[in-house]
Amino acid sequence: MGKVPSDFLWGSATSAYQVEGASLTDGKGPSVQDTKKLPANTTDFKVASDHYHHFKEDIALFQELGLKAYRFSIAWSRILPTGQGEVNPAGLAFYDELINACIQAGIEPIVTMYHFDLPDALEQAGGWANRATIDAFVAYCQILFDHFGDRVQYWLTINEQNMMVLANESVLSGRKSVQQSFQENHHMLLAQAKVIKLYHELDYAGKIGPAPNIAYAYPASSAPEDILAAQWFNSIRNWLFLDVPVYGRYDPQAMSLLQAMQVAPEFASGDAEILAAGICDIIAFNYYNSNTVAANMPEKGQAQTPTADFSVPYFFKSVSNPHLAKTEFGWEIDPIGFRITLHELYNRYHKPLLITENGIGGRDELAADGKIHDDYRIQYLSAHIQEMTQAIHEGVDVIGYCSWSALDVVSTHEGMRKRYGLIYVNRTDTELRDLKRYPKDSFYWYQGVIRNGGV
Ligand code: BGP
Repeated sequence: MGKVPSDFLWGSATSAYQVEGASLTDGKGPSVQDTKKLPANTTDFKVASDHYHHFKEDIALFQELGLKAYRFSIAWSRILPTGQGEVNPAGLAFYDELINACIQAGIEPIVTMYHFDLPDALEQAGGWANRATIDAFVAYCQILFDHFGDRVQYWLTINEQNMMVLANESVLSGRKSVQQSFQENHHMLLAQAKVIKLYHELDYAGKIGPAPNIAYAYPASSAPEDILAAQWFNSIRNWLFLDVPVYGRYDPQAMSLLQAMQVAPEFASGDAEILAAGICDIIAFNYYNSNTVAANMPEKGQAQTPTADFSVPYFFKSVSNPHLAKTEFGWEIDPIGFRITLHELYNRYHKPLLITENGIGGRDELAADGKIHDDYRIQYLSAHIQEMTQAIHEGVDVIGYCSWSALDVVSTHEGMRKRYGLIYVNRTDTELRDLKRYPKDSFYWYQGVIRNGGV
C-alpha cells in the first residue's frame, strides 16, 4: 500500500478535563466534570495526568514520537471561571504556553473548544436548556479566536455532541425527558452554527468544523425491514449531527423520526436562518466501533422512546455483530467499518475529513523490564490505519488522523483502569505515585508509522 500525502497530520489527542488536572488551580472554575458523582473506586479529575504541570515534558515526548499534530481541548472554565464575564488571564497564559510549545516543536495544534466540560455555573443556570448558553458559548469562542487565532489553524466546535445527547445519563435515568435532550441538542447546533459563522466573518485562514462520534451502522440481515432500521439509526446517530453543519438544515429522515417520537425541538423564529448560515470547512470525527441494528417491532402501544442500548421501538434496536471481536471492555473492533464510514461520510458530504479520535482502551501495566507491552493496541491501530490508508487511495480526502490518546488520561467512566495512551502515566485510580511518563511499545511502533508516511 502506498504512503499518505506528505502534509498529512499524523496526530494524537487528549481532552482538558481528562488530562490536565489542576482542576481548580490558578483561577479555573469548576466544570460539570468536577461536580459530577463518580462510580466507586474511580478517580476524580483533580489531578488526572497532571498535564497542566507536565506539558513541556509531554510535548518533548510528542516531538520524539514525531507527531505532526496534537489535538487537545481548552477548558472553558479555565478561560471563564463561571462560563461568561471576566476572563481569567492565567487560563489564557496556560494555553498560550501550550500552543507555543507545540509550534516550537513543529506540532500543529488542533483545538477543541468544548469537550464535555460545561462550566458548572452555566449548568446551574439551566445548561444547554437555557438559550443564554448559546451566547455564552459564542462569546467564549470569540475570546479564543481573538487570542489564539493567529496561531491555531484547526478549530473544532463541540466534541461528540451526539454522544452527549443520545447517551445522556440524565435522560436514561429519567431525570430529563428525551424532548428536553433534543431541545438542548438544537441549542448546541445553533451555538455551533453561530461560532462557525463568526469565525468566517473574522476572516481567519484556518478551518473549523464539528467533531461528533461517527460510525456507520449495518443492518443485521438483508431483510428490507433491517435495512430500513439501519437507515433510521444512521439518520439519528450520524446524519442529524452533520447535515446541520454541512447543509445548514436537519436531515429530513432524522427530523421525521424525532417527530414520530414526539421529541422534535421547538424552533424559535430565526433559528432556521442561523443554522443555514454556519457551514463548516472540515468534518472532524471520532471512530471506535461500528453498530449493527435490526427492525424492532415491540408490543402494540409501547412508547417510541429510546432505551439505554440505543434502541427505539418501531424503528430499530441495537444488536451485537457475530462477525466482530470485542475489546476487554466489550467494545466491538471493526477496522473495515472505519473504511466504510470514511466512504459514507465522503460520499454524503464531500468535505475534507479529519479523524480526531481512534484507539483502544485496556488495562496496561508497567512490566518488570520498565516497559509497557501493548501489542493489542499496535494491532488495533495498525488495522485501522491500514483501512484508512486504503480509503485515501480509493479517493477519500482525509487530512489527518489522531489516535486516542497521546498519553494515558482518565477515561470518561472508568478512571485510570481503562488506558488508551501511547505513553504510560504512572498512577492508578487509588494511588497518585510519581506520575512518571513511560513510552509504551505502541509509541515506538507509531513513531515508525509516521516516519514511513503510514506504511
Ligand atoms: C470519546 C471521548 C473521549 C474518550 C473516548 C474513550 O467518546 O471523546 O473523551 O474518553 O471516547 O472513551 P472512554 O474513556 O469512555 O472509554
